[in-house]
Parts: sequence; C-alpha cells; structure tokens
Amino acid sequence: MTSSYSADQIQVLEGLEAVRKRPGMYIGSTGPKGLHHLVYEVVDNSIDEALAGYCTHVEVDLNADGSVTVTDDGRGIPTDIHPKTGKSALETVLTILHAGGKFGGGGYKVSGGLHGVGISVVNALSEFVEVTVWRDKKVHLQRYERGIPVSDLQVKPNKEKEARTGTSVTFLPDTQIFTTGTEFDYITLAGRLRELAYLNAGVKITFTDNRLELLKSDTPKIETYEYRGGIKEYIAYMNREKQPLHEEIIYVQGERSNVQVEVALQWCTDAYTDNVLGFANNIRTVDGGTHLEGLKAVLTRTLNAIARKRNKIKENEPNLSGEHVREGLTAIISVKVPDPEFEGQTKTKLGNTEVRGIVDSLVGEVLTEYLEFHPSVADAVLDKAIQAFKAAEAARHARELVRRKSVLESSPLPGKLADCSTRDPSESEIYIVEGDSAGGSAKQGRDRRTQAILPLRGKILNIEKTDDSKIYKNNEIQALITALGLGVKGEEFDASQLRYHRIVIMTDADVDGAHIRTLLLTFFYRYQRALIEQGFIYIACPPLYKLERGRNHEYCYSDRELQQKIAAFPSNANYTIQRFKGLGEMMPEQLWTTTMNPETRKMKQVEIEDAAEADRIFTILMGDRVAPRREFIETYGSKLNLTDLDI
Ligand code: 0RA
Repeated sequence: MTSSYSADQIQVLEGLEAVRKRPGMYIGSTGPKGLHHLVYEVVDNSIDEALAGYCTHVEVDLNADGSVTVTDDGRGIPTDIHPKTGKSALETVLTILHAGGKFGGGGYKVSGGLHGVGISVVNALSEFVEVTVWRDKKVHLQRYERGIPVSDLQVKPNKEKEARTGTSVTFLPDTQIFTTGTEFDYITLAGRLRELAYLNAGVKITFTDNRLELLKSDTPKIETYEYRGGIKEYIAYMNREKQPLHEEIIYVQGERSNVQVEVALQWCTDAYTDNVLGFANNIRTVDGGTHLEGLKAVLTRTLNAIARKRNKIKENEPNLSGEHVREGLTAIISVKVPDPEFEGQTKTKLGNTEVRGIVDSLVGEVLTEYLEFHPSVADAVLDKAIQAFKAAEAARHARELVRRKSVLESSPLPGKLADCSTRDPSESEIYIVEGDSAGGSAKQGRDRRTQAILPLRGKILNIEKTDDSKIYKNNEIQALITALGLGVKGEEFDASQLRYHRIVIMTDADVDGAHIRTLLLTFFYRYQRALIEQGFIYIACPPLYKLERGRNHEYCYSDRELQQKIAAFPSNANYTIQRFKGLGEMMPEQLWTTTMNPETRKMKQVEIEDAAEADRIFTILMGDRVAPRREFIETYGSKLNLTDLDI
C-alpha cells in the first residue's frame, strides 16, 4: 500500500513538472492567450456540469490580488477517497493530467478548454489554487501551491439551512511561467463568457471585476450573461444593426447518433457577404470543418430545390451557387460531438466525417419544411440570391473593364505608389498611410529598397453600404488592389501574386485614424479575408509621446507607458512631453526609428480572433445609424486606439 502510494506521488510530481517545463504544449503559449485559457479551462468544467443538467449559475471573479475565482452551483467535485490511491477524487482531478474525464459521471465531456487538458494543468501553472466544494452538507477546502497540495482536505459542516452544493476554484497564475504578464483583460474574458452563455442556452454567467485600482473605481464592475434563446439570440445580437430580410430567425435543433446539432439563420437585406460561424463543443472552429461543410451543402441544395419548385429558376437555367445563396446570411452552427477530432495547425477545424451527413440530413428536413410553410420567406431569400447572381455578373463585367483599362495603360501600378526597389515579395513591405502629409514623411523616412508607400485619401469608402460592383470602381480601392497585385473577390486568392508580404496599415493614433484603419480592415475582412488569415496584414504602432529629460529622450507608445516613465523619475521631475497629434508631425527620421525600422519598431499582426465581433464593429462603424457608432467609439475608443493593442 505504502509503496503504491509513493509511486503514485512520483507520477504526480513528474506530471506537474512536465507541464511546468513545457507549458506551451498544454495551453498553447505562455503569452496573453495561454493566460486567458487558464480561465476558460476552469469555466469549461462548470459549463460541462451545467450541460449535464446540474448547474445553473457560473460566477467568474477577477480578484484584487490578480487571482481569479470560478464558482458554480453544480454537484461539487466528488471528495470521496479512492481506496487504492488513498487520495480524494478532488485531489486526483487537481493533480493528475487528464483525470477530469474519468469522473465525468456518465455523460460525455463537452467543452474542455483549448486542448481539453483539465484543471490539473491550471493547478500546475498557478502560484496557488484554493478549491472549495460544497457537498453532503459539508464544506471541503484544500490549498495547492504550484500544483502540490499544501494542506489536507479540510472538512467542516455546512450550517446553512438549505446547504448548497457546488465548486469554487481560485487560482493565481504563476509569474515564473507567464513571464510576459499575468494581468487578465476584461474585454477578452467578457467576450468569451458572453459567447459561452449564447452557446449554452439558459446558463447564467456573472462576471465581476474586483480590481478597483485598475478600474480606477470604488465599485466592482459586474455583468451578467444569460440567454434563454441561445444561438438564436446570438444571431439577433449579431444582426442588431442590420436590416433582416425576414423577421423570424430560422432555428434547427436535433440529435442523431449522439451528435447534437443546433443551427440558427437569418438573412439581411443590407449585407453582401456571409457571416457563418461554426462551433464544435463550444470551441470556435475558425478553420471550418465537417459541420460547416454539411451546412453549406444543405443550404445550397435545399434553396435550389425550392427555387425550381417555385419556378424561380427555369429548367434551362443553371443552379444558384453557394456563395449567392449565402449572400447576406448570418448563421451559427453549434455541434456537440462525443469524441471531437480537431485538425489543422491551430486545431480549430472539426474533422469528424460523420458530422457532415448528420448536419446535412437534420437541417435539410427542417429547413425544407420551414420554407414550405413560410413561402414569403422562401421567396425573399431566393430573390436576394438571384440578385446576388446578377450582381456577380455585373461585377465580372466591371472587372474585365478594369483589366482592359490597366492593360492599355503603360504602367499598371497606381501613380501615387512610391514602390520599393526589390522585386522579392518576401522582403517587401507596403505602408498604407493616411493622407499626403504622412505620406511625405514616410517616403522620406523609409528604406527604399524594401519599403513601399501608398498614401490613401481620407475616408476611402463606405464598404457596408455599397455592393461589390461599385467597390471596384472606387479609385482608392483600385489603387490598393493593383498595388498589392491582387485580384478581386470571387477569384481565388493567389498568394503568389502578392507583391508584398507585409501590408502595414499606418494611421494617426486618433479616432479618425482608428476609423480609417477599421475601414481598411473591413475591406480586407470582407473581400480579401485570406490576407488576414495568412498573416499578411499588420498595424504600425507609432509613438504617442516624446519624453525629454536633460539630454535624454524616449518615446512612449501608450498613456500608461508615459505615466510609468514619469512616475519612475526622481521627485524633482524636470521634463518636457511632446504629444504627436499625427504622423505628419513627425520628422522622417523620427518616423523611421520609432515606427518603420524593422529593428526597433513595434508592429501588431492582425488576426481574425473573433469574426463575429469584427463584423459587429464594422457594421456599427460603417452603418447608417449614427447613435450606435458614437456609443461604440465612446465605449471602445480606447480599445481601438493603438495604445491598448497588445504588441
Ligand atoms: C464529476 C462528477 C461529479 C461532479 C463533477 C465531476 C464536477 C466537476 C466540476 C468542476 C468544476 N465544477 C464541477 N462540478 C462538478 C458529480 C458526481 C456525483 O455527484 O454523482
């Protein structure tokens, strides 16, 4: 008995040590993403308990000491002693890798964080963990440090009248592991928690930020997410600034061979691209997979069948393509699969082949019936798809005109492009700058061999409000497309044609600059999404301030950095601050050293972290309605500002 216990103990220590030695293998990275995944890992356990039907409320608290507490009202992690190991189930779950699943209590584990690694990984990577379990009219408590229990399981009677059940886990991320910082970002966590609440209808999530000093407030910030309508409500939220083509959101739910499928759909009149989001086991499948393939196939097939039945397409006419059928569509598909296979480099593509057919048949049946009972919806959607088909024809026409024109012109490159001299795209960069004065400084300050400058005029164009065929006629967009060497939407993206492998958006660090940056990102997001996905788009980070003290000077890239630098001065504090209002105010040499020199600059690579959120921002900023736009800038202005981008 004793020997098996110690062998066990050795195994535990080796397991925890492996996690601490190679944290990246378990949580992806030790940067901000990995840090936030710790929270998701713990929350996912509570969500699983909710999906099993035993928990209704999950609370997430950011504490003043930098720790996080996740509390639920589920059954509580079992605390009984395992006869063989002599340890409680609780301690087993917290110290043995992948042990969580074994205590799943029958149902399958749905979520499971980034890699479904389990709570023991969070334990291994935390300075401390404190767990409280309310069960059997008792309160159970245990503390761990860097994964190792530092107390026995303490058990006290729970004297509450209606003794509660549940689990509470508090952890403090270990600064030895997360060397780039352990501060949690409210907006990041709020986004994911809200998403979880949408994906798991009826689960209530309360999110509280108790870091008063950081908040500069004397009351905590509290938000509650609870959506009885689930993904249906998610669609309503995503479309809330748009004009729906049909009032009712189409909703399909079902289960086949243990795979749960949920789909919500709504087409809008004022959108010209589709926005289809996929989730598998609560994880956003950015790279798609079989569930999305099934959904796209069944949408195209069903709508063509109905179009023929309703005589919208004649016998001799071709079928509508998937792209036309999906124009203006906002959709969410969420599947829950017992043994998910996640593929691809980022493990965000669902691989289970059986899911394709399950989605296809389930959605096909319900959607066909729905459209037969709602012929006006069917007609509106089909008319929109047919219009899309016609617009694509017109765009193709316009595109050919553009091509013919550029063949006629001696130089196909736009006149205002100051090109670089190298012809090797892998070492070439293009800076898209706002206005001529910034363009002038950038042209003088750049490295002519590898850096090209393209100045664009003002607010380039309002992409949300226009349709494809008009976009290609816009001068600024034409200049951009030709300079980059790209084709237009609808053509296969061909990276070998791309003339620069770094496309850098460089705008002023003010609201106008943020607006123009968003416009450009909208364009890339909607019409050249592959450029973002393949990591070609960057945002330059010019400094906001120059801080001079005696003979020394330094540049500051955020308000916080400025405050920190000033605070570090001795108390006679004798300095001057220059605030750069725009890039045009900087000397070419200054712009080079602070923003463009590859050796010293800061630059943010643009990612499609959350297509739903990106689409929302674009819609709000670009839409006709002024009030939500102002509200957005007031709320998220600082987020849009370069100052808060994590570089
Ligand atoms: C396995 C079995 C049981 C509960 C849990 C896991 C559980 C785990 C976590 C993690 C966070 N919150 C949780 N809530 C519950 C219950 C088994 C039983 O009571 O029969």
